[in-house]
Amino acid sequence: MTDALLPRPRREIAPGAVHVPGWLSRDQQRALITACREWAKPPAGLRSTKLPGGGVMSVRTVCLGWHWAPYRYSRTADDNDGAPVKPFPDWLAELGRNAVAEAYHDPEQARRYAPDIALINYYDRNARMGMHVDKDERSRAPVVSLSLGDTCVFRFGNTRNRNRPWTDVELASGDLFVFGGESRLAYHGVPRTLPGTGDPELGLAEGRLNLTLRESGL
Ligand code: MD3
Ligand code: FE
Repeated sequence: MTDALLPRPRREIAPGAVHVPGWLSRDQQRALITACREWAKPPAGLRSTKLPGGGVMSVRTVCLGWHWAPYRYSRTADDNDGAPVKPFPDWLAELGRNAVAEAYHDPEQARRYAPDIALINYYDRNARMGMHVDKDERSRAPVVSLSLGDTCVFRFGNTRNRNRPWTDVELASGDLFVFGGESRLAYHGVPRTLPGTGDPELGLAEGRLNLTLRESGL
């Protein structure tokens, strides 16, 4: 019942960056977690992403529609097992359109939104994501982010560099965040998660899942 004691209002963090806490129902969260479990299986399943500099990302990722490896998209999981990437389901595109409609109150923009990429990141208790810009998509349509499991600290920066000013926001299970307009090319990252904050009854015993839906423009 923390929800009632600590209300988390809907907020526009920056132009085009809209946080809608508690957008997904518990049943929707459960269904998405179940789906992620299936998508994580091979072929083209969950993998650690190697960076060209020799590092390895601490999140593990599975992609739908198009496979992302630094710094391009392809139709096969080239840095994994080489298998064709799993399809991006129609129901997920519909969820993305509903998310854009909810965030922007703009049915016309929502109707046009046609996401064809999902990146699903799994964070264990030690995983983080450094400040970066998502610019490998040709389309500048909004990115839809859905959070499941443990709460995280999400850091939304500026469009000039990876440093301050930034705004830290807690993203909890079921939260929606939409990044469009001026915010689409802003630096952002996840400095930490808050282990033990998720509800195991939703089907994720530990860690955090984040789904981002994007338009490739490819
Ligand atoms: C702002 N994921 O997958 S979601 C990513 O929680 C990524 O796993 C983080 O950054 C995560 O690239 C943050 C929020 C997010 C996603 C994409 C954005 C914010 C964004 C693209 C443009 C601007
Ligand atoms: Fe990102």
